[in-house]
Amino acid sequence: MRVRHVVCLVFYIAITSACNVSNEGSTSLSSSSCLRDGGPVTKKPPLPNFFKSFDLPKVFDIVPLISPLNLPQKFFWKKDSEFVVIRYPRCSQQLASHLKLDRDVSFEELKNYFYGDNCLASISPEISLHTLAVTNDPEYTNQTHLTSLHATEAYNFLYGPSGPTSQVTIAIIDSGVDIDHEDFSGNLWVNSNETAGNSVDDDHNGYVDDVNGYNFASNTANPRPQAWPAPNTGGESHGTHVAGLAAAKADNSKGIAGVMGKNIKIMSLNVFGATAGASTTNIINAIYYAIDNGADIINLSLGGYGVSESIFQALKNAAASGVMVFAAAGNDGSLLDDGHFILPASYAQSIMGVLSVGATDDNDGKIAWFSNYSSRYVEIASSGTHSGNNGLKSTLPGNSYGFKQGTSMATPVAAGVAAWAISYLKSLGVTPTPMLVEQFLQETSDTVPDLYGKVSRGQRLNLLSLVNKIGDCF
Ligand SMILES: [Ca+2]
Ligand SMILES: [Ca+2]
Ligand SMILES: [Ca+2]
Ligand SMILES: [Ca+2]
Repeated sequence: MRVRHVVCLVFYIAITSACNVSNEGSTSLSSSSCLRDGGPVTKKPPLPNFFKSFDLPKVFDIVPLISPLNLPQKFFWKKDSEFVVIRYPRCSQQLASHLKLDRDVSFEELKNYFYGDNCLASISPEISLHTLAVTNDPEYTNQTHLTSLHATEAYNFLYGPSGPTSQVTIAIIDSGVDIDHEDFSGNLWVNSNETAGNSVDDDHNGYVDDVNGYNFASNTANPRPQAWPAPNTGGESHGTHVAGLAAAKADNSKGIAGVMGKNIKIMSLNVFGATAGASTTNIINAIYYAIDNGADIINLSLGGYGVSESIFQALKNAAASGVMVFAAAGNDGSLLDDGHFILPASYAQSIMGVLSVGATDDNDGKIAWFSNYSSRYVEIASSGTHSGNNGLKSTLPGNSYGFKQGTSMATPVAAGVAAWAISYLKSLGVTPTPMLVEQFLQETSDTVPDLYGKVSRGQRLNLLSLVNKIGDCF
């Protein structure tokens, strides 16, 4: 705890006088001003009530294409058009399914099909999403993002034997995680109600033999990466790199330390399988799997341009169920707005507890050259590269390590920071709702003038400020 007291002083001078420092260690919160607009925060509120009745309004999310007025006003969806269909839980254990037309279908016919079936909650166009890392070149060994987060200044508290001990589970919805990697040993989520390899869905959650996660693309219990074909060969290492940034084992004399390197469990949900594109159907099913199977955080280092009411509903249901979501803002170096809308990140600004993440460069702390930006649609920034290293160092399949860069990397760094908040709040007896944690992340971020206009309020995450503020508030 010694380190924390030292840095607490720095924090106190630098950030705000809103927190009552003398309150530390007491059982009551004397001030509701610890969060700017969070309202009163009470200690030990009731535990969240987990249930499977999600809020699923019936939504026909298909917009007819606008055609020139001189053409007949009849709209057809061509044979082989693809949709994602959400069924109510009372009708189907697997909420999202894929619909591919076997013939041309008119707009009216599709609409009648939808409204004629009481089991259908929504239907949206199927969109293929991609990982959001850019090329890398492994050669260095330092983890510059931990310095940028000021995590190294509180090493003993964060990674040593002291500090919070409450467990956090992070779902990595990605290209699969090499669960045999040496630096994940002890940090893997285990579905204790499922028996491996007996071809039985022992826990009746709708998935057979899902012991460490699931492969939604190939419909198997093996959550490891599957080889991608050319020209994307090797791209399947993405999920392993993402998982390591958030949750590689710290303090084990091996490899690297995840931002949340202890008291964390990785749930690997592979939505890519053996291809470089992930369908919204698979992503939606993975989101609901994470909610139903005890994840605290979902990491979505993937994206594609477009809109999807079904994705929006899944994100809202995650936050409402107590699961925080982080989504990458994208790597086109462009301004996100209503017309340049990236799935799923652009929905985050309208949902408390779901955050969109832009990338900064550890070299200068400014927005990374590739990161999408927006003062509205990018809610927070964290390290996504060090331009001198061409990336951040993390785990790669086969007990190896290397560099990747992208908003894909910034996202698990941010998710790792949130994991700290969740663990620490739990250990203090406070329910870490996604809304509360988003407020804490925003309130304790550094305001960086260079990020004005790029990220909401110019905010870049600061893990040290976060843990100090939580310590001060409760
Ligand atoms: Ca199962
Ligand atoms: Ca089984
Ligand atoms: Ca390690
Ligand atoms: Ca948000």
